[in-house]
Amino acid sequence: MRVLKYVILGLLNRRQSSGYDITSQFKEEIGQFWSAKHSQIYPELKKLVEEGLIQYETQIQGVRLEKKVYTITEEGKHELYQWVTALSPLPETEKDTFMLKMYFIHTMSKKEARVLFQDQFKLRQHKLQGLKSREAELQKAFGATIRFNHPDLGHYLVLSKAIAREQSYVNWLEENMKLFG
Ligand code: FER
Repeated sequence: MRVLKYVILGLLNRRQSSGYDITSQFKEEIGQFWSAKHSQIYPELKKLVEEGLIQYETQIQGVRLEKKVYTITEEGKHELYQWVTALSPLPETEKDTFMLKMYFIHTMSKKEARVLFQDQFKLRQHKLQGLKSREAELQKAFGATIRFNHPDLGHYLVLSKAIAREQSYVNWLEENMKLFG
């Protein structure tokens, strides 16, 4: 499935953007929870134009600079809608090399296992702190309660899910640390 296609349609459905704007939004927000190569954005934009799902207008910037500003077409909106409302299957199991190593824990000493466990604890805690401060920033922006029609609701949902997941990971590490004590 061409997921990047829907990422681009979703972003353009919010606002018209240049390829550069799409790439930065992809890197700064979506790339945080969805891994994909953004090197494919420009070829995908070209394909979407050919398919009539998006269109562009060339804007002049300064003396010699031109940029293409993309907008979504009605057909594009329809395809985005079809995709976004279709049910999602369970995702493939996450590739967590640390867990794979834990599966083979008897290959190492208790002390070595403790080093890996403590390192993972530090990394996950750091990640959790980062997510929590991002959430705090977002909460400041939307005030007291976030409702269905708030433009940040999607960002908030993805972020709060990531926090719940990392918190549970940290708790699990903490609870099992005693096995290596
Ligand atoms: C964000 C920072 C992190 C964000 C999502 C995440 C949607 C999610 C990270 C993860 O799932 O690990 O700003 O915005």
